[in-house]
Amino acid sequence: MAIIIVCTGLVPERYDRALRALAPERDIRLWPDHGAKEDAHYALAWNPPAGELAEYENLRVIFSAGAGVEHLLGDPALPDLPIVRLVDANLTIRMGEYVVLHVLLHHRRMLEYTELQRAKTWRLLSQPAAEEVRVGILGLGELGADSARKLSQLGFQVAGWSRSKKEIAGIESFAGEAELDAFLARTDILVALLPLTPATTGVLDRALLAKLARDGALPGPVLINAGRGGLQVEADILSALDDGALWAASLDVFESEPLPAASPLWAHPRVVVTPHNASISEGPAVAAYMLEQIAAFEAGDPLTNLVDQKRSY
Ligand code: NDP
Ligand code: OXD
Repeated sequence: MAIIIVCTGLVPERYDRALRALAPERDIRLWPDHGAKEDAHYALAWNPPAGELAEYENLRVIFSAGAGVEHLLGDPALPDLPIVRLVDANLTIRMGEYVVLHVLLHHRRMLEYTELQRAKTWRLLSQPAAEEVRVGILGLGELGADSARKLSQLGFQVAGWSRSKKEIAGIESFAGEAELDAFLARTDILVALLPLTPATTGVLDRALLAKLARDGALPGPVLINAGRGGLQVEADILSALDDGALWAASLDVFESEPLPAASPLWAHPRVVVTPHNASISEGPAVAAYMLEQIAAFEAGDPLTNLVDQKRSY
């Protein structure tokens, strides 16, 4: 009944340490030195090598070490097993911090103030109140809904777009393709918190950016993407920034990660680049979540936060 940690691109030792500390009685193994593959009943995975999980013939449940699961679903040999994704207060709080930080950074025009500081220039820029600024969140799920509430508490006019309609106090809900244009037309700061699926790949393109509000209180539309790099078309973002269709952007995720040194995004004066660190759950939080789910599963209770493989999230 071993738990195997199969993570690439993350530091798997932190999950190993946390699982051992919280469940010393459990058999915990770290890929690639994990012994007999048939011992594996549970896998904690992040971007596992393609075909690896298919070799664990007694595997029962796959746990994603993150909220996103495209790193698992892209494996053509992925076994047909329940996939539990990470839904955890630690992750949600950290994403809320990132979104609030970057909305406020653009709202309070900090990129321009930073340039003015470098030029030793004392100048006041016009500053709308939060209630004059419309934030739109693409993806009103666990993370998007929490960020929406936090921004609403700060006074912003907040709306969200999702597949299904939501009822969240103070948040305007738009749903489905039919309501996307209306959502974009009332949005000054667009925050992307969508999962990467066949339906969302490349959604942040020139055509979408051109539909953002042009009559807002800020100098122009702003994009914040903390979802996935595959949502965005970077060439379109750059051209939109250069011709004024987009005023500024904060990007945490990229088409290719790490962001190549040659990318013009690194040096663009109105782009903030962060290294896919908007929200990373701590090892103990991930371990506690996983152990709780395993205990429920072994007691015959249902797993929660299961991925719907037809929707790809
Ligand atoms: P959820 O599954 O809870 O929410 C996803 C939201 O997107 C839902 O509201 C869903 O609609 C909506 N959605 C999905 N597909 C579509 C579509 N085709 N059209 C319209 N709406 C759609 O995910 P989380 O909030 O937990 O996480 C969101 C994403 O954030 C993750 O998938 C991951 O990629 C990213 N992430 C990034 C991190 C970082 O550090 N940068 C950290 C953690 C997560 P509905 O509610 O109707 O189903
Ligand atoms: C996640 C991430 O999906 O960290 O949780 O990107």
